[in-house]
Amino acid sequence: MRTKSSDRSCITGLVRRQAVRRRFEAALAASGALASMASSLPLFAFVQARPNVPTLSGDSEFDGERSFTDLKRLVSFGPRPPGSRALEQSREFIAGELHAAGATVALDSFTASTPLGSIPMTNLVAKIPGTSSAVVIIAGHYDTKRTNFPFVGANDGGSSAAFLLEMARVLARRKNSLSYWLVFFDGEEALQRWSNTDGLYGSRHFAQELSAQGTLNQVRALILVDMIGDAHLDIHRESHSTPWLNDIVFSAAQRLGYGQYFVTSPRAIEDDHASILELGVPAIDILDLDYGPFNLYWHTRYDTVDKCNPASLAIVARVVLATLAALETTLPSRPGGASQ
Ligand code: 1BN
Ligand code: ZN
Repeated sequence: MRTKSSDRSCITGLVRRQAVRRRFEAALAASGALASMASSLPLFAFVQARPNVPTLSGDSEFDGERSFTDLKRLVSFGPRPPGSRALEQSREFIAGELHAAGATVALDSFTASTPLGSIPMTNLVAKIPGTSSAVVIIAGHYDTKRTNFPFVGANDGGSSAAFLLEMARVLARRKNSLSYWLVFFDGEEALQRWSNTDGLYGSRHFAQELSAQGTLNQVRALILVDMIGDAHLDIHRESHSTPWLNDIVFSAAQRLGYGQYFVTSPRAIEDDHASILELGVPAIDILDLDYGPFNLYWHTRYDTVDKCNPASLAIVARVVLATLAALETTLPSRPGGASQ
């Protein structure tokens, strides 16, 4: 699937968008000064007026503020590319929080062959057993993109890891029929340029291990989250994802009144779910790749805590928890195995 021509045209489109984004980035960099000038008013007004900033009402088991505190803690370690001391510190923090939540934590360490040479990488896998051996994986990445400018990845890398931590606390303190694995992937980002071999290092290694260890037939579905802390939440239906999982997630969002944040127009994105889909396991990518005006916060120095929102994390969590409730009633009694 990773070599399809539709994927390549998607990447070409992205390259073009990146060029546009670089021009707007330059404009935004100047916008502090320009804000006071009449000539900048249209751009400034657009930046100020972007819609879809969620607010929360009602209670939920998932504490968006606690998750946001975790996000800030991860960002405090600084840029977190694979092999860095900051990523090691993130890993120690994540493992400590998972232990405190009562999950069993395994480290899946390996050496990745990258365009920059061999780099040590480590996925973290937290297991929360249920009454059934059927497993649902909830996953995201915790590395940030290696850049030659300051990049702390508050949303891209920070939000997925912070989301998984609070989700682990929720799942560990209740009784579940399904067994849950919370997987924090290392090396999601390309080290140099996104390609079939540069990027998704952690999930590709995890998929290999899953096949080799004979545990694949326990795994019934994977729910991937990525960049879900964006203060302006726009999650599109990712079109490589398994249709029945997309249906459950998007109808849960509608039912909960979050239809404006989960828009059904499709986007095709290659992400860590691709590695798991290749094994025949149903998988979905819940991803917001509309980050900032013209997506200009994505992979730039502007991906900072102030662009994120605890309510976005909590809304995605409510939709994921409603999805799990649906899976809890159907998956444990269904025959297992991949290609479902
Ligand atoms: C998501 C966040 N991705 C990287 N950071 C995956 C991706 C790769 C999305 C290429 C679009 C294009
Ligand atoms: Zn990224």
